[in-house]
Amino acid sequence: MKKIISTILFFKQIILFHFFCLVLGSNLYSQPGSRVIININQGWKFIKDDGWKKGEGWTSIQLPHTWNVDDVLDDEPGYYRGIGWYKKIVTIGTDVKDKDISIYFEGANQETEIFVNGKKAGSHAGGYTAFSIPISQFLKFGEPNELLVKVDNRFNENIAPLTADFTFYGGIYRDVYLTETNKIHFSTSDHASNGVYITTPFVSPNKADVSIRCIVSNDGNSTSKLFVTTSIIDERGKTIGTIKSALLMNELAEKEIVQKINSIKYPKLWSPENPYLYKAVTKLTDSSGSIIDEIANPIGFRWFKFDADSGFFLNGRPYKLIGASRHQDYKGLGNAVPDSLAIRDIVLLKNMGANFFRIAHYPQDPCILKACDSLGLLTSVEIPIVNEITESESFYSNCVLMQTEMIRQNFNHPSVIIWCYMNEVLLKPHFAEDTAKQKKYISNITALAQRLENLTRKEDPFRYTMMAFHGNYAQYKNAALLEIPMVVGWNLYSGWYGGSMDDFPKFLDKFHSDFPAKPFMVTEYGADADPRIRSAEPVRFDKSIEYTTNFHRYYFTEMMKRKFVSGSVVWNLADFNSETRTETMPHMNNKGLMQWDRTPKDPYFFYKAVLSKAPFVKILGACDNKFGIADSSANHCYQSLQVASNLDSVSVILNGAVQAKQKIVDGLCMWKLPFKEGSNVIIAEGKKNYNIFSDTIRTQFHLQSPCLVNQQIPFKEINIMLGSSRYFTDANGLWWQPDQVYKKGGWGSIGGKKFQLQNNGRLPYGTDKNISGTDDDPVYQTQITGIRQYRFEVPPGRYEIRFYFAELTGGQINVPPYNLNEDERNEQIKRRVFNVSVNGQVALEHFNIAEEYGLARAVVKSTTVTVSNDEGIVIDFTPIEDEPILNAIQLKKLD
Ligand code: GCB
Ligand code: CA
Repeated sequence: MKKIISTILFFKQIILFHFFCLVLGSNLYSQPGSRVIININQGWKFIKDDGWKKGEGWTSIQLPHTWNVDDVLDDEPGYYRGIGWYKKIVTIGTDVKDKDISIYFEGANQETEIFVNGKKAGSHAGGYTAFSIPISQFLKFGEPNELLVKVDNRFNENIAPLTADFTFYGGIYRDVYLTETNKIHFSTSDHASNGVYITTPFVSPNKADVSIRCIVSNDGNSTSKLFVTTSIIDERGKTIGTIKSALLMNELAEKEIVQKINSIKYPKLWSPENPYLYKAVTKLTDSSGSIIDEIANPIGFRWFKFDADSGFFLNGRPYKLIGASRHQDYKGLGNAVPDSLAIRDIVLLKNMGANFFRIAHYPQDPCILKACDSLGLLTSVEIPIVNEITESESFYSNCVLMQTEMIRQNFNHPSVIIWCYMNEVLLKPHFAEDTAKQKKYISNITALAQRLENLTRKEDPFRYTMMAFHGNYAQYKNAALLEIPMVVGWNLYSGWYGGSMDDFPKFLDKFHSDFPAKPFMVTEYGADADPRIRSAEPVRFDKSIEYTTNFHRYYFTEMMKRKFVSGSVVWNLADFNSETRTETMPHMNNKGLMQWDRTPKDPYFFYKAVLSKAPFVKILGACDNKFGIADSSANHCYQSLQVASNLDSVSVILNGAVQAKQKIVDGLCMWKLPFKEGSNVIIAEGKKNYNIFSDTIRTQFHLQSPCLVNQQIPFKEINIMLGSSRYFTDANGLWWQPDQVYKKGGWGSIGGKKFQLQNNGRLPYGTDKNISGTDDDPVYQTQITGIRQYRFEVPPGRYEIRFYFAELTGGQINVPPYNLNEDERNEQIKRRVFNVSVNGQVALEHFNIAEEYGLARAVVKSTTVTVSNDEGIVIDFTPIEDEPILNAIQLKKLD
């Protein structure tokens, strides 16, 4: 942006209109009068630190921006955590030289220094809260000014988060504004709040009281007699209450005034069903009546309480809080997401039927809470103390600073009901080897928690406080952490990381009986769901969508049975990047109800079915491009079909044949249906009030004969993963099926056993290592070790065979913090050497995979073979040293 602020003033109306419509979706908060806020996202230059040192390589960018979009996805462990520089030239007209100008960052990760014309103007620590830096004194009016911003996302032991299961993308990843005010204005320096704090100390259906606390600053050197007027305006623009107070502002002073507008009659209440927003417009005027500054804030009249026995109440009615958490990143963008996409997440959450949004594990873009206010989602917000702390006063005071910023910046949002400040802080308590040190460490955590609790209650006595703990109940109890917050949050994963699903209701019952006076909610639960993986027999940690849909249905139903559970929050609304993760989708946590690009997965529709009111029927994805083995000699294959709906019952028509109607139980119903080769048309439909709601899909079904020489279904291709029981769709859309032990007349492996990780306790089979050189990791993550033979009984013809290998054993095993089941270790590297021959012809000789390709690297070898008689294809694996392996195999008929 090269234009001057005088031009900005000229365009003020247009820009304000544009900006507020764009960001807020309404002009409810627009700040007319004499304050000018201008977005300066455009026209920046960026360079990483090494380029900066050499003085070359600036690139043109616009904000929001992160430098980690690509390197968090590659096969190199780690991502750039260092310094980045941003530069922009702005020219500001001489006509505003008597104004106060500051630069406002919605967020930059994680340490930021701002230089104006070569002089340091200010700095900020912490990656998730806004900050505002006054810059007037460094500006040359009427001339070009250089804004230079240094951002550093290196590990800093004094800034939370230290570790976490998400990526600490660096950069100025949210919007940036210049703010221009008169010398006298509502404070811009109270932790980047807007200087006006609104509370509603009393609300009932009959009347409401409003209290407005304003901080006014005078940065000029004259004394003025002023007035502060606050008006409360309803959605139709009608003023329903006003108060005017006189104020004498001395030079270079700051003053606080409190105004009260009591007894507003019959306020329209704010609720998720009807998120009615009033606005409070607070004006600063001089004795002639001219507006000096003006701030608008939302007001939602509501009251709420948590009760340990009967849960949460809003406006006097019981309310089960149900929702999800969200991370702020998005496919292809990292955390540098435009407001429009961020707001869309809130819309998707609302459309699913949620009424709650846990804003974990850090405060998010300001547009998020604005969207929650206007769409009607209750929220909790928290600062990023995750997993652990540093025992230093610097760390503690940064936490205090973040908590203060979070509360003051978000104080006026009616959607916020809880301030939260620690997540699973005892996940891996330091000093496991030294009891005395560990005791001290834990008592430091408890002291920090108490300090943040006290601060929060003082800052905001009208809301609740909360901490989220992981399932190690005894640990938090012994640390006396359960007593501190007003609401306890439990992050529970039994039936996922460990244990079985029925430990979940047992945990809820136990906690309630031990702490009958403590309100609590389930702040996290969820399971991985790799949309490419399907299973007919889902098991824990197979990453199949089927397992995860069951998991959600079970947890949700158990939680709903218990009044004393105030609510539950799914982890997570959408898949998100967590660079240190490996598993089937390296670098991703795929517990999302939606994919990274927000394509919904089956569990999203389960929630929609149990929560939302607008009637719908949805055929779940179990029948995208599908594959199945024909039932004995028949020319069809029976497979499950699941439907989600909020109707009472649904019927299904497959290829014109009407199937039995099913009752919807807990949002879902299921059929076993005969699919045929080629196109299959499925219609699911149900009725409500004489209206029909339906969903239709057409799916390509690939029927595999159990006998490959079957003439009815000509053999084309088969893709088999060894050592696994799941189905997988790869990046090319190929459908992979699990192996079988060789069956006469068919195909399969002979000898060997499924590869199984030792001491892992979670994976049903295979490894969770990132396989380098592929995006189709699951094809390589399982294997049969000690395989002797593979056979395909195929008709005569020419065939291509592709062998898929990856060495899964050996090397350094790094264990990310969320994995409590395993320890870091160094495994011995296997030296395996073997030959592979096809119908007696050598295909691979002295194959030594670890030596030739290293560990966990995708290797594909192919060969062709001509089958001229009935013998089919016989592949022999002959060991020379240690056991031969095979991860996957593909057979294709060429002609
Ligand atoms: C948790 C953490 C969250 C993780 C999640 C998981 O308990 O609070 O940050 O992402 O578990 O998926 O493991
Ligand atoms: Ca924004």
